[in-house]
Amino acid sequence: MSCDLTVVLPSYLEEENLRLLLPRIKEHCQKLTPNFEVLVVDTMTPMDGTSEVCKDIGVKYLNRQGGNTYGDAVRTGISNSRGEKVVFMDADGSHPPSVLDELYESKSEADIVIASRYIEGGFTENSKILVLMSLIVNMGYRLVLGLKCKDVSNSFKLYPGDALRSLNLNCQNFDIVEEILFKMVRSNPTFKIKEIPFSFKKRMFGETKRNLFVFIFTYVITLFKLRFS
Ligand SMILES: Nc1nc2c(ncn2[C@@H]2O[C@H](COP(=O)(O)OP(=O)(O)O)[C@@H](O)[C@H]2O)c(=O)[nH]1
Ligand SMILES: [Mg+2]
Repeated sequence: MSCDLTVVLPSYLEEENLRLLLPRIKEHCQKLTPNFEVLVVDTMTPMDGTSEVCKDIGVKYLNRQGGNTYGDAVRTGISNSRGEKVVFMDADGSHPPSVLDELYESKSEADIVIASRYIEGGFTENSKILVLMSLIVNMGYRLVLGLKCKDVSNSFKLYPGDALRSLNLNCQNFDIVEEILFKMVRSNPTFKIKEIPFSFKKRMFGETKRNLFVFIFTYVITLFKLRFS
């Protein structure tokens, strides 16, 4: 049995954020279609009260399979999704649930819809150094892989479910976001990409878990791996 929309939230110690976020995500989804599912993909074994929060709010709770990385969370989300369209969102409040409306409503105009920080009207609350690094990553991926969009690295995107589930994905870190986009466009050269502007917010509770050194290193390696794959 399939559904119209799956929203996947890879989560790592995000109990407090999810308690605020999930009811709002559900509200927006309900408005868009009665036939949706929300999947929270937690760590392999629970590390906080995320499963209780999911139970209280009535969304699906999953533990990642195959390993404990962000990449494993994304793969677990994809293989458990049933949506004709699949949206990925961060679980820390950086991606406003209200943007779901325009992402989903743009599905008639494009195959892949990107919530973009870097087109006109978009904005990010990140620090200057992070924005600079992110712009360099995005430019590198655009130029080397020929991706025709401004915001490659933000995970907040809508994909066609079947095309997503047919991809073979190997990346372990946040570079899986670029891997998805690159492989999807390569397998479906006629796919149209649309970007809609949004404001990337600072996370609500907790600290970033992104390791900057690993982040830069894996992005460079992945860029070359994808280029020569
Ligand atoms: N670092 C990290 N984040 C994960 C993992 N699994 C899921 N996430 C989620 O990925 C999102 C982005 O991570 P975050 O630490 O906020 O990175 P930042 O937004 O770049 O500061 C958050 O919603 C995390 O909960 C993981 O294994 N490691
Ligand atoms: Mg974040």
